Amino acid sequence: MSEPSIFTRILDGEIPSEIIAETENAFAIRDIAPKAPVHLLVIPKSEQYRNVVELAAGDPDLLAELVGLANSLAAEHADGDFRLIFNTGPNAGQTVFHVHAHVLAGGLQEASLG
Ligand code: DGP
Repeated sequence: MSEPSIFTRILDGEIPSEIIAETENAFAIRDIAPKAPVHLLVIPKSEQYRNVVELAAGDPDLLAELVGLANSLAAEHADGDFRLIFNTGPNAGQTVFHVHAHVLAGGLQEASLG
């Protein structure tokens, strides 16, 4: 067995981080190094899936649950608009291989990707 991921350890209370929202299968925390006025992480409770490609193939309903939780949190913590990012693979900046969505919100007009 590999070591539990950092997010599993947070969920289990081994590493302190406030759980700001929780659903049956997912939870959310604040990113430790925020890149936007609101920067949250939405995470499945299970670390079965390492990235969003595996999650989409294996459990699309859980992926939809993550998107729904991100939407609720963006409404609660910002104006409802948000950017959802799944870093996928080390060359895209993924450092934790327990799938998670970055939810960025709060005045992102100046940081448009388009
Ligand atoms: P990624 O690079 O896409 O794998 O995102 C991992 C994110 O996890 C990164 O933005 C920082 C965040 N992170 C890492 N360790 C901790 C921690 O102990 N607490 C919190 N709140 N966030 C963490």
